[in-house]
Amino acid sequence: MSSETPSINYVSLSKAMSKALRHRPERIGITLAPDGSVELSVLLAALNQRGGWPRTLTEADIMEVVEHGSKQRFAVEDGRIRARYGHSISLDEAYVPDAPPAVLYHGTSQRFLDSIMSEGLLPMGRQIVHLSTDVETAWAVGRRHGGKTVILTVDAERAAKEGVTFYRGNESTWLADCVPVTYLSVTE
Ligand code: HQG
Repeated sequence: MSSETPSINYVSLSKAMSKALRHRPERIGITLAPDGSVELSVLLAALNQRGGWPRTLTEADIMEVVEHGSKQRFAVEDGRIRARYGHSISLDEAYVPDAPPAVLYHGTSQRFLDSIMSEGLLPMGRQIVHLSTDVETAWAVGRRHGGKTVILTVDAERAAKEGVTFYRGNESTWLADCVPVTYLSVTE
């Protein structure tokens, strides 16, 4: 007879947290502050209310995803939790402007390339454009879209100097409202 506590699938939990904090907070009955945050206890109660977990979620389960998830997707401060990037919902104060590194990268699928090289990088289904600090990360981001992966180099230093606003997402992710073509080059 086993008395083991059922374990939580942290990938599923991370996806549920992303959905709640980036896309559909109303689905689980929570409201985000203008910076995208909500009290951690409120998110926890809402996720438990939603159900579908093998046992009741605890704050430690959420902190496991925050601290040991595959990426730094979430930040917790003063008992509140928010997504660091990735929002499709519009929030007034989700991102704080910051000076970017000189060069950033964007991984994408070749099928988007013509459009990107005529319109620039646009947020598309999200609120903001996502950029990577290194080619390896950009590669992983681009590969998600299928087809041949291409890497664009972004002259972030010149873009920032000329008025493009950048924001820090996490250690390997930077954000921008949009990136005009003049700052993009295809990396061979
Ligand atoms: C493309 C994941 C046509 C853009 C990742 C991208 C990232 C254009 C796609 C984060 C375009 C949008 C975000 C234009 C941009 N014409 N296509 N003018 N401008 N695009 O998923 O950057 O795992 O919204 O190249 O790792 O791929 O969720 O953005 O291919 O950090 O935490 O439109 O999501 O993080 O796709 O990924 P996405 P993304 P998580």
